[in-house]
Amino acid sequence: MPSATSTETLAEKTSKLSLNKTIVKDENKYSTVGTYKANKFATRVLGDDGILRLTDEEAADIKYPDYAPTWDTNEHGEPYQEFEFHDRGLDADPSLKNLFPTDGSFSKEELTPKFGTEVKGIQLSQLSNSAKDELALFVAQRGVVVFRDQDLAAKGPKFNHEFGEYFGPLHIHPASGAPEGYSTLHLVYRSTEVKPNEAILKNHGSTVAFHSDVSYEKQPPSITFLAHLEGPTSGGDTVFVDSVTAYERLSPQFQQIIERLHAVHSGFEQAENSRKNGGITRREPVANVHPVVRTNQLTGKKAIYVNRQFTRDIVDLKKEESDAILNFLYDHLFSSIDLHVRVKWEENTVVVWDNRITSHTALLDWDTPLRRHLYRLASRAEVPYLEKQK
Ligand SMILES: O=C(O)CCC(=O)C(=O)O
Ligand SMILES: [Fe+2]
Repeated sequence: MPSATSTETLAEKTSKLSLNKTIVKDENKYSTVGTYKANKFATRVLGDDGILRLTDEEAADIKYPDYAPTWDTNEHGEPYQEFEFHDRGLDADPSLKNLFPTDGSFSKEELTPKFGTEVKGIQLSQLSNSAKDELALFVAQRGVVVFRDQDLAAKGPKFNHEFGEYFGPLHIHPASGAPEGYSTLHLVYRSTEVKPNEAILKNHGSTVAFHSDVSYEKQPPSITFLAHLEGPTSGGDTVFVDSVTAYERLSPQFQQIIERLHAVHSGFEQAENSRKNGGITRREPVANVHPVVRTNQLTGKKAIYVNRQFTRDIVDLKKEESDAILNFLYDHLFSSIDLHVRVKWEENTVVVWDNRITSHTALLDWDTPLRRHLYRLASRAEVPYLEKQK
């Protein structure tokens, strides 16, 4: 537990962070929407109803029109209130017999010994509730599971919304595109008109951007589904990192040090970017302090819980100390390719991960005019915690 002094520091640093990140005033919120022509989303237009949609030209050959991204500028949600999360994995039969039938009608292959499994012959859309409970447990055990040949996308947004809600209330992304009427489906969309990596590679040597999704929320997601709709046949893979093994590889002495630390995760910059680009903000941005090491309630295992995209500062430390430790952890997590699994997408692939114990990055390594389009369902989960030593 933090001492009295470090608790004080934590409060000070959190309030300093809010002060520094004063948000654009309400009346300016959407002032750039109408003029948003020459940027990376040049392919969208604002309708009279306040909804940003793809231009007819951009949408003309989209493979899954029901999942075309829209941004509703009328949508302003209340801040998330804390709720009690019940992890479906706690109800799972540990034999996993409902998920993996004994008739041998499926195949299951480990992608690496400790992390990642690829499954064929199981249809997620058909799972019983008992099988879904076991899926939550299995995903916590394996970190990331790749399901091939799925029909979830074909079932449409409503079915997917209901499917995802089984695992917990779905997270609504504050800024991303969503199928019209289904803001619980977060869309990943790269237009055919824009070279996917041009803007990034202008200033960076790589498109790698590891993160744990929306870790700035008070209750970030646990089980997360990312389903392929359309994309290049070569390129656009997604890489996942095993944050449990990354923790277990550290020396016991260093584990003890980082177990006493807490870090600020901030969604302010993402919200500012969305506003700057004429996008939307469905809720006011938040920052939250989470433990640097967190326990997964389904396995009892600990994982390193920091990422370059959203983690800003270890609140218990001075700036230089915080930078040194965070940079060490980022290097350890994101440069150790023996902690990684790289998923190549195919038509109808759905990847499921436990967002509490893994970070991921898309690779924007293709530069031909090809659309990349996926949707995500992510259940909000418990407030991250580190179980005290018994
Ligand atoms: O596109 C991908 O492969 C991952 C997308 C992603 O990480 C995100 O939208 O948060
Ligand atoms: Fe992500």
